[in-house]
Amino acid sequence: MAEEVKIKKRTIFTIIGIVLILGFVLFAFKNILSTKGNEITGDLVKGGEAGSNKVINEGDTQIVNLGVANYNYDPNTITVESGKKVKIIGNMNQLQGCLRAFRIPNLGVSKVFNSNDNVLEFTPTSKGTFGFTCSMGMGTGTLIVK
Ligand SMILES: [Cu+2]
Repeated sequence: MAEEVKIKKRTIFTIIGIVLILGFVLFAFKNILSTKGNEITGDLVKGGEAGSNKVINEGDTQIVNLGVANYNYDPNTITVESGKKVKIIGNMNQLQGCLRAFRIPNLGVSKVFNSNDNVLEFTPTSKGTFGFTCSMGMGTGTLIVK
């Protein structure tokens, strides 16, 4: 009888052990996957690795996930089509300080991203190459409108 209880206990502990290990492996795997790119949930970007920000076409909207890599805006060159809405979503995990004050002077576009409002929308109508910058000119990049 006592032997049987011992075996049952060991079985239960083994099962608990396996479940814990599986849970840990799944958790670790999920974290590895999530660092492969930035995940856009609603209008908030969950930051992945710097350098993984990109432009995503969703229907008629060109979504730009804007963050920071190498102390500058990432992506640093943004190519969009004219006449189609551009939605720039600031990655608040990566954009710090005055990089949050984003401007495209020659298009009259500006926005200070904050954690409650990190979305900037505009529709470029003229084709060309336009510089973008932070308010103090430390971060710079290029918007190409095709
Ligand atoms: Cu700046």
